[in-house]
Amino acid sequence: MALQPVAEDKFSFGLWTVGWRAIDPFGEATRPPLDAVEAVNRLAELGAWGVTFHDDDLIPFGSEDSERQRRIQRFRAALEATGLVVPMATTNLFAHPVFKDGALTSNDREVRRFALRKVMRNMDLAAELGATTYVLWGGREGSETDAAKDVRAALDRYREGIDTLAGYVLEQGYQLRLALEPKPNEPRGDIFLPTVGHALAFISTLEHQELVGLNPEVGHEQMAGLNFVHGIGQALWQGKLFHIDLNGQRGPRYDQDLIFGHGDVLSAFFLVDLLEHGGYEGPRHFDFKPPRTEDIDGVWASAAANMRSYLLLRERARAFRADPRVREALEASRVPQLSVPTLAEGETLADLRADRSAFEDFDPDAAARRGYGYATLSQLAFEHLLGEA
Ligand SMILES: [Mn+2]
Repeated sequence: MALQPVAEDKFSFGLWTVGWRAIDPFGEATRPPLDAVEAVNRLAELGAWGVTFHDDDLIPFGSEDSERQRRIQRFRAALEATGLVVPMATTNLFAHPVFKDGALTSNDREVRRFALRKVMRNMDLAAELGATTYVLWGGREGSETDAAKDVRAALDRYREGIDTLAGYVLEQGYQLRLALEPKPNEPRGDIFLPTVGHALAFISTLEHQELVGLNPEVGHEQMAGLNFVHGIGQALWQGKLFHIDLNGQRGPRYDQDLIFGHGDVLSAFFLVDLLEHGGYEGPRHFDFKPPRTEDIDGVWASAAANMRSYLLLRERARAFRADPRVREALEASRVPQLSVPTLAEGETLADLRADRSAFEDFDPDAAARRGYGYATLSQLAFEHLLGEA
């Protein structure tokens, strides 16, 4: 069993994940600050391939230029020493009170202009460090009252913001693509672009839509009661799965950011199956929070657990796909038939209307009697997941 992570697995972690001090709305920090260099060193030891960051994770908000340079140099030296890469970066547009009404969609135009500059400055650093994806999570883009926002105006400003940032990437010649991260709520009562579907529809209105895709997070879709595997399926189908945030969640409640697999484990199994067989080649990025109960040893245990969960699920998914009984069950369920176009090649509407077997001679009652065999197929997946097959 190859359960030791290697670079080819493309496992990456945000500095804010292992560095989370476990401050929640009801309690103080339970852990001391974690130095970025220490995070890089430990992640590399555990077998991670990449590290990601918000601007403020690396350089505290409002730092002097000399302090900024010092911190970037230390970080860069740690990357060079360990071989860890920076595949993605993002901007903190939610922590400082200036963003309390949002950033790209704040009602205050000066705040919106400041937000654009803050993103552009960190895009420069992202490009310098070799990142190819720039994530935008609009955590504060939203409202608590519908009196506060003209949603159509907010979406105009959101679109203007993303178009402006994509224009900046093109002007600078950066190899960056933008990835929007949907979330339904928290910290705002309601957040704009709440789901994968909303975000995909929004992207279709953008000036540089080829540069903009998605960074969906497991827990965010599940908070909305949605099927994450279906959301990822559609994002892949539309060529928009630029990046992914893996973690765990137990249904519609606050954003838990559990270890990957520690929420809906069946969904995690089918997700890994889809990522491994569906043509996704990007990072497997973990956006989790080490539980608040853990000391620093528990932080590293939880980081390792994310990667091990993924590798276990990948192994189970591969065994599922290779099992001749599964192939037989897929056939019996007519799963491969769904890939056959409904009209024959070159068939016209007139041909379809003339085809008596499609309607006049079709026996709907006979077709209705045919079972689909999904109980058998689903149980085979379940048993492979448990290692029982
Ligand atoms: Mn989350």
